[in-house]
Amino acid sequence: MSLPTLRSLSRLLAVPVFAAALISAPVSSSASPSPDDDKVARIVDKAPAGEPLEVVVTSRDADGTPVISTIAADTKAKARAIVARALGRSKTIGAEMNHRVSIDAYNDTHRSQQWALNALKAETVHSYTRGSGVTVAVIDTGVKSSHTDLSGNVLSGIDYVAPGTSANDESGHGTHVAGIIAALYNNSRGIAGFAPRAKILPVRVLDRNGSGTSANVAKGILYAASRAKVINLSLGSTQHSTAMQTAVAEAIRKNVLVVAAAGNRGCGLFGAPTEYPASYPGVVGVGAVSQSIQKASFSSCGSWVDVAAPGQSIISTMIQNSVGLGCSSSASYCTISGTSFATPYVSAAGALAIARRGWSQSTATDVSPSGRDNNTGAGFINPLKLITS
Ligand SMILES: [Ca+2]
Ligand SMILES: [Ca+2]
Repeated sequence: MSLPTLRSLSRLLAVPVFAAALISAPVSSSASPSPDDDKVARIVDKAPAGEPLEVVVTSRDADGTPVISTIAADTKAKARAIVARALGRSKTIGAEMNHRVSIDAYNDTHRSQQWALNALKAETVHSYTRGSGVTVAVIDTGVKSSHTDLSGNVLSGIDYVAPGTSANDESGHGTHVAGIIAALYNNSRGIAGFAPRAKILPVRVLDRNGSGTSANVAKGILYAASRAKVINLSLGSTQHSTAMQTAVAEAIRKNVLVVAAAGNRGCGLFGAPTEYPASYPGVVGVGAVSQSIQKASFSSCGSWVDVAAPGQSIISTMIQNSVGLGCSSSASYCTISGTSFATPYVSAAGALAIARRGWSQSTATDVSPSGRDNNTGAGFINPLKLITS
């Protein structure tokens, strides 16, 4: 259990940073007649990336009553001029860049273990959207719709493994994927999903051992293509399938975002074997990164890796008596690793983007080596930039 130690350490380390921010506040309130350029630049540089520049000036009117005004600037140079002018006035208490304020981290009991939500700035992203109105198909082992942290967020779906029955999960894999996307947030229980107002459409194509056929995956994709805006495929094969490729192309033709795991085969000397459906045209292939935002060792390397997302030590919803995932038999939540669990973070980001203004793949943050590479593709997903730029 080394992780909790690390976590409490980072919480302790955060305290002096906060204290420093408090200490620095009165400094800026003592308005000098000619503020130096460095101070002005420091204020303007705090403007959040990807958001409109707006200067907030706090001053006092003739009666001494505080007045707060906001002044938009289209360039940083103009923002600096506004700040300098404001700080030069004796009535000014302070000048700063407008920024988002959001609720504290969610109260879900395992929220502190969800490092991925910190790395993805979930609560800030959620001040824009939580994915309401978007359906994400989880083509997997089924989903436990009665899980207390998924209740109400799972549609009825379909079962291709045992046709005519509900898409219930006998493995645990699909339930874990579903929770990453749409577990209930801020309900004092378990975890928070990354698109917690999105709906999950469970499409069961894999059995209790996580195994299924290319034909059923293809049928599942076609079923989902007319019912969901995002299709999550935390599965793969090293064998090409015309059925899967055709179904994927049809989903993409219908403007559905198709997201698939890049594979857990590492890099090897010459790269990993090609993974399908991740490598089909138009599919977003997802690699996994660890908490240090470096490629996870197991994550496959290849030209089909488009982006990377958190995939190591990911806690999510689980079924009792799960199969082959290493979870305790009584667990309602379990921490596991794989590109299977990085994929739903990208699907959730896609759902948030679609709820807001539309998906685009160009906003990822590059991960070393510089530029696009076969380890992490365009880099680590940046949902805040995705939905605000
Ligand atoms: Ca929860
Ligand atoms: Ca790179």
